[in-house]
Amino acid sequence: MEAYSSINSWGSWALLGLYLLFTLSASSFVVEAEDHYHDFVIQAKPVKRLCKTHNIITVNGQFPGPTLEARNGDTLVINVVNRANYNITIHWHGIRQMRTAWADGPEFVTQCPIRPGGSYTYRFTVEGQEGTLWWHAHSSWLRATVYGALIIYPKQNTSYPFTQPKREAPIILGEWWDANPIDVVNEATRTGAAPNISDAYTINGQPGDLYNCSSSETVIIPVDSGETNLIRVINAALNNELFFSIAGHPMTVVGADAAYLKPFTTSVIMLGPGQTTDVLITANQPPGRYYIASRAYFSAQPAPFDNTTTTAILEYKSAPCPAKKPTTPTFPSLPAFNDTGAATAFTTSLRSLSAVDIPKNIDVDLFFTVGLGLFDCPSGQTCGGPNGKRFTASMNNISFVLPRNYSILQAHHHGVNSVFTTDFPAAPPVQFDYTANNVSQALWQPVPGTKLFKLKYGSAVQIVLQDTSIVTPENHPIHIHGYDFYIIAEGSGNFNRQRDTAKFNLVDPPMRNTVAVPVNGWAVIRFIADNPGIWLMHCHLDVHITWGLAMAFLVENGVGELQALEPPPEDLPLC
Ligand SMILES: *[C@@H]1O[C@H](CO)[C@@H](O)[C@H](O)[C@H]1NC(C)=O
Ligand SMILES: *[C@@H]1O[C@H](CO)[C@@H](O)[C@H](O)[C@H]1NC(C)=O
Ligand SMILES: *[C@@H]1O[C@H](CO)[C@@H](O)[C@H](O)[C@H]1NC(C)=O
Ligand SMILES: *[C@@H]1O[C@H](CO)[C@@H](O)[C@H](O)[C@H]1NC(C)=O
Ligand SMILES: *[C@@H]1O[C@H](CO)[C@@H](O)[C@H](O)[C@H]1NC(C)=O
Ligand SMILES: *[C@@H]1O[C@H](CO)[C@@H](O)[C@H](O)[C@H]1NC(C)=O
Ligand SMILES: *[C@@H]1O[C@H](CO)[C@@H](O)[C@H](O)[C@H]1NC(C)=O
Ligand SMILES: *[C@@H]1O[C@H](CO)[C@@H](O)[C@H](O)[C@H]1NC(C)=O
Ligand SMILES: *[C@@H]1O[C@H](CO)[C@@H](O)[C@H](O)[C@H]1NC(C)=O
Ligand SMILES: [Cu+2]
Repeated sequence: MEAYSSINSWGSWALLGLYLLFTLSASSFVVEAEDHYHDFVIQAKPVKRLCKTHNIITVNGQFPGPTLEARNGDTLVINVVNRANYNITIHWHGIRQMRTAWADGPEFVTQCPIRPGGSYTYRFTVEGQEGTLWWHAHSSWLRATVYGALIIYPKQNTSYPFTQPKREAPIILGEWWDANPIDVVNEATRTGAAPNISDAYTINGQPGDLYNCSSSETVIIPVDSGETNLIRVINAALNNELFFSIAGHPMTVVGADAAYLKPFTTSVIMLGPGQTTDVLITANQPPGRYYIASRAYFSAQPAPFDNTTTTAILEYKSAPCPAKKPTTPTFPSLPAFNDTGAATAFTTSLRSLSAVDIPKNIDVDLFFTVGLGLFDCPSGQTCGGPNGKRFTASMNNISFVLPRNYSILQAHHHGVNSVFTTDFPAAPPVQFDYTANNVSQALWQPVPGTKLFKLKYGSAVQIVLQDTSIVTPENHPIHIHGYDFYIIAEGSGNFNRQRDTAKFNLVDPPMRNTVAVPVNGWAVIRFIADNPGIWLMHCHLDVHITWGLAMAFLVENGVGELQALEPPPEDLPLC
């Protein structure tokens, strides 16, 4: 328990937290079998970034928020108290939440929001997951500043399936607006235009040397010559996939989304929002300072995007004292913003550590298109999207609408049938050349709806996720709540069942909770529906979920005692 409360009380996380974390060498952390209890107080706090002081929403006044640490098998109890002026919920991204959908967090999906002045206690157990996850607000765009790392160590008396690192550090990539992010999304929702692009990316809350007024606060990651250290990279940005690299230090990828991978070495990784990647680096370079840098992989050309670069510094402890004699760190080479080849080369290199037990016989075979669209402007209004219309987005031509007066899970549990329907289509209602550059505009307007797809407990599910080029093709990071899935293949163009089935990896595909569906391409995923509840599946670019790029699964209870959703907690918020 002590180890956690000291981590919780770290004040200036960005400056000191990493130093402290490094002093907790990977072998010295103390974890007890009992529940880990945390208070999360949601509160506004002034912070200075990009030369201005902003009042941001935080957890316990920290930005990024507290790092949660547990072992595989531990139970976490987090009491969230809302002292801010916004509705909020917290999502534990990637946690399977077996039978505990009530603790998953997406607002109006598994719970009503925690209103200002309210509170709610999330309780869940980590089951069979090891590595790096994270937590974030799942309400409007509050996750722009309300997020933190969730680190899961191996079970007691077991160790990593790779060299024990000397030190560990989380690196949380974020996205920063020189404005209130809630104003940014509300403005876009009002006008129908794309929201303003961000002004900076951040590493552990700091933009770094390449932005105005930021260099004195650039995050320093200390290393010592000869050490091999574990870096846990998390993409917590709202709307951008990111390339990430460290000058002079190739990265050995050992895990992603809290699952171990066959190690491989690369100079650059790509993460969609929601994804994590664990890498080992060895400090075998001349003592000095090396830039850690990240910038966008942006596939929706020619739309505007935040083309800035965030940096931190990998600093050898034996390097000349930076205060006395600053040396300019060397800079890594990052792929161009539109280098889809570099993104694909990385994502297709991932393999599970060993052969996996992947569902071979499929019970439910789904084909979902994912992409943008345009709604006609309501009469009497002017709209700011392309052709004077409003941006929208959809899966299988359904643009997902969140209920406002109930959460879907509560409605399901109480048998209220006016909140959603279960007729989400298993295949696109219209077949067309999904990736052509001239898709007829007659196909561009989806239908709004709160439609779910029902799955029987235990069914083996395959989903082909197919990008469309409607409005613009784009790489969409698709996240499923309550599940990990195997990514058995991906490719470009339209998925072709005859040709592409041969590419399926049914031996050692990577297991993830978020798949970056290639721009103008497709990805195929498989999972067993072994977790009853309501589970949101959505694009993790928040601009797209705001536009409706989502659907939800209703996974029925099984017959066994341990195959049913637990009863709702007594303090579950009501709408
Ligand atoms: C871990 O190992 C120690 C020493 O061998 C033993 O006392 C303890 O019971 C083990 N704990 C677990 C959870 O297996
Ligand atoms: C969005 O950008 C425009 C143009 O720079 C600016 O006028 C507007 O205030 C911005 N909106 C928000 C919410 O910051
Ligand atoms: C830094 O400030 C200058 C002067 O205000 C401005 O022209 C420049 O664009 C800013 N640079 C960045 C990276 O924001
Ligand atoms: C993005 O910035 C890089 C420099 O970091 C520049 O070379 C490139 O032209 C910019 N691209 C766009 C589309 O603005
Ligand atoms: C990437 O963008 C640059 C312009 O910034 C362009 O010259 C180049 O052709 C683009 N590359 C690809 C692969 O689209
Ligand atoms: C909730 O709102 C929807 C849409 O406005 C409405 O159709 C439904 O009847 C309402 N349900 C309840 C339980 O109030
Ligand atoms: C798109 O272009 C192709 C090739 O030029 C053509 O065959 C097809 O009819 C076009 N489709 C539409 C909807 O215009
Ligand atoms: C979506 O549905 C609308 C309404 O039926 C229709 O006009 C449009 O063509 C459909 N688009 C696609 C891609 O199915
Ligand atoms: C806050 O949540 C309540 C439901 O609990 C909802 O009625 C209200 O619209 C929400 N407020 C905002 C600003 O979303
Ligand atoms: Cu998307």
